[in-house]
Amino acid sequence: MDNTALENRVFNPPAEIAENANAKADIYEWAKKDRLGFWDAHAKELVTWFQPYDKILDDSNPPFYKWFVNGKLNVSYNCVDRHAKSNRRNKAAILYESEIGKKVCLTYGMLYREVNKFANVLAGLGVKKGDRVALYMPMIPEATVAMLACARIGAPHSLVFGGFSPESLRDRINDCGAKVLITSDGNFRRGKPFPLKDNADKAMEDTPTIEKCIVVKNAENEVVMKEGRDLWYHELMATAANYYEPEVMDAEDMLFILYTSGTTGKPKGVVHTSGGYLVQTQATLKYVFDIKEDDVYWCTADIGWITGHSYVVYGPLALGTTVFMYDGTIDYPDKDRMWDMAERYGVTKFYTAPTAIRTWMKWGTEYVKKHDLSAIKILGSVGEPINPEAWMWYRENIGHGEAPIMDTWWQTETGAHMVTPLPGVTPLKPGTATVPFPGIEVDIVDENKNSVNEGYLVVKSPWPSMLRTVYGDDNRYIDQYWKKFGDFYFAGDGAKRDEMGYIWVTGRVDDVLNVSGHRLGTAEVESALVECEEVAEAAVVGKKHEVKGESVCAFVILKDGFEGSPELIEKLKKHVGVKIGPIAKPDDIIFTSSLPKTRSGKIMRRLLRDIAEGRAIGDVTTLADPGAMQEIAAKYAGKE
Ligand code: 6R9
Repeated sequence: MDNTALENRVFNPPAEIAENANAKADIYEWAKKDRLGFWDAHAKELVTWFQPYDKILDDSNPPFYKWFVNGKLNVSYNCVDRHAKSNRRNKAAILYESEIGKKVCLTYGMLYREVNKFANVLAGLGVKKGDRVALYMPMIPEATVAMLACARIGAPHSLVFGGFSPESLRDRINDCGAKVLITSDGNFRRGKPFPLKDNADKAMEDTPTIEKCIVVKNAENEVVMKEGRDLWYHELMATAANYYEPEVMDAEDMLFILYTSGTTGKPKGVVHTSGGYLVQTQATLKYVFDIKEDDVYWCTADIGWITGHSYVVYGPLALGTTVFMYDGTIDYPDKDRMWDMAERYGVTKFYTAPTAIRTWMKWGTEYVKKHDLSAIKILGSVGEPINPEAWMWYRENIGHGEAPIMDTWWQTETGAHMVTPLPGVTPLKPGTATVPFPGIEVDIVDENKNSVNEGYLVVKSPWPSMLRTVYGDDNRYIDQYWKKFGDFYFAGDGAKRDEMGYIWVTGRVDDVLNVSGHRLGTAEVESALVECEEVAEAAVVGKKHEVKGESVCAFVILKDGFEGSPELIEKLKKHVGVKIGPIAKPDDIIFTSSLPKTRSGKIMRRLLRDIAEGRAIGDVTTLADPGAMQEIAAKYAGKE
């Protein structure tokens, strides 16, 4: 990513896409001239309001911005009712395939019915507007049904990624005080059932607010159902009534909470509301993936992440798109699984993460070549910077040498795309997310807020799908995002600008790692490590990794009386996996007797990263003990 000046391959939009694209070149000018008017027009075009809003943006109390003030709507109504009542009634909303080959098709009419029934189930269990509902589910249609049913009642959902540990689930449930947990018996991973319900049971040993747990039968693995608390989804649905009147929600009522890693050990509950979120997820999807009526759209993200929320569930369903969903590993039964499905379902738009692209690259093109991917028109990338090699491979092999790649930069906090090309308009360069979406004002600034060509990525004005706060902690919201630059939103990423004005996101500038596109706080991993009786102190850094982008590398000081050994390394890795989840497991653990610290006691992770990535060690003059680095470097070298 240091070669921005060297990257001069430019790919213009294919004529066929440019001619018929939803977004024409003048869209930028329009949004520039009248930013609020641009969002106003899309709010009117893309959302069915029960009551119109009387103001587009209320910025009287920054950073607590309000969009589409006093507008009333229901997000589930927008995602199902309006399609079920139109000629999309028998159009496929969800096409689903499980790892072991189970197939489900839900039309908009069927999805509408399921959502209504499940809303009645939840209401029957006492869930009311404002109550929180936790979801710990695989990528199955019932997860989408459950999310939309929550939205119908006005009960904010909080999804916890199925790969997270019982402890992570417990902490997230307790932070938001969820009343109901929805989970499933399990799901298949490489042909074996993964026991989600067992994990949920462990979490629920210490979640006082949970009254009921609803279990979807999926993998048919054995589970223990606790009398009075646990209920089967299919039994509840069998007797549920067919219609639930959608709750009339304010544009600023909470739609969901989604936890994400920050710079401290405790994950933040990012709060998203209804109106602005529904406007921007749809507008971006419509233009960035150029959504058309006959598309078969596949975003490979898990619904437990923001990409799943915005671009598997809310954005595409609100637009009435056919969404393909797969629950399983990408190489089961063989390494061509994804391309086999893309061919069979005739996927036209495909959205995935660089880490997956690099994995396919490593496997070689023979698996791709077995399949006809000619239906694919547009490709997308999200989650981390995409290296130009992976970009070219993606275009050549998945995009048959011509499909434009939408490298979309955004975050859990931004709710929807922020920096991204448009397929019929923007000339592309491999490795850059290019320019801000129309109506979004992004800049790169230095410490003093001056616009520069290399520095911090900021958003200069509020946008409709922005987070509204950190759940239960307004101060953390202010501290984290608004303290550094006042009225500019601080994204936590660094960026460069090239001679075309394109933005190259270079990665996090804070203590957040990006492992396979998943955010992980160094502090989270460190606190898991120091929980082990042998560990006195730990410092965690991200180390460049060919496939994962970054891998976790931990430097550990043991307590007196303990000695480093391969067994202890295994034990510590396992503990982190159990405590946070397998994605957080360190690849490297190095025992050392000291860590590089400033005189004020702050660990200089930058220097540890230099060691882990084999660079000359940077400036050590601010260290309390400059000699410490030599020992650590020697220990690291000894490991290899
Ligand atoms: C949507 C999502 C956000 C962080 C973000 C940045 C990195 C995401 C990127 C990208 C470069 C892209 N990131 N997309 N970096 N180019 N196209 O991933 O949300 O999980 O909250 O992660 O991911 O570092 O700050 P989230």
